[in-house]
Amino acid sequence: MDTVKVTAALALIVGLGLIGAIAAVLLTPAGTPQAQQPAEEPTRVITIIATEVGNRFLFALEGGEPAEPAPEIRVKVGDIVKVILKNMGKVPHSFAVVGEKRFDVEPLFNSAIGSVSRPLEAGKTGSITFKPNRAGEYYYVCQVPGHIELGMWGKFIVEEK
Ligand SMILES: [Cu+2]
Repeated sequence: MDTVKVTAALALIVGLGLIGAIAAVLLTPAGTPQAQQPAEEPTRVITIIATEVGNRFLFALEGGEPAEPAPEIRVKVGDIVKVILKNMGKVPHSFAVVGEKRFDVEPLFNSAIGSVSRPLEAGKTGSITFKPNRAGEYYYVCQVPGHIELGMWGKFIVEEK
């Protein structure tokens, strides 16, 4: 093989390599979705069941009995609380920590799973991770109108660190 042919062959290889690299960059989809990773790992994980018993609508902690009021939940300021809500009932329910036992108040600490107008459908599981940053005695409720009155509320207590 003479020098001209070798040089031509090398040029061809380098050229094809460059074209390949450019194509790889161009063909990579922009903004490939990445799984959303929580910034911090939860320090408390609380699993709550929403259900109906007779004509009452109730919460239970996983492994416990549904009750009215729902079992008291205690966390500490600074905890990274993950609440998992399993709707095992036949109607939509939701979860929110609120200052007053009312369906029409803003949830505290960005704690809502579902909302007044878009609750968690029957059979679905939802979760929320939030940081209670103010000690106090609050409530957790289902914000579907009428459900607090049917039993869906419990105390949610945030203790000082
Ligand atoms: Cu409900």
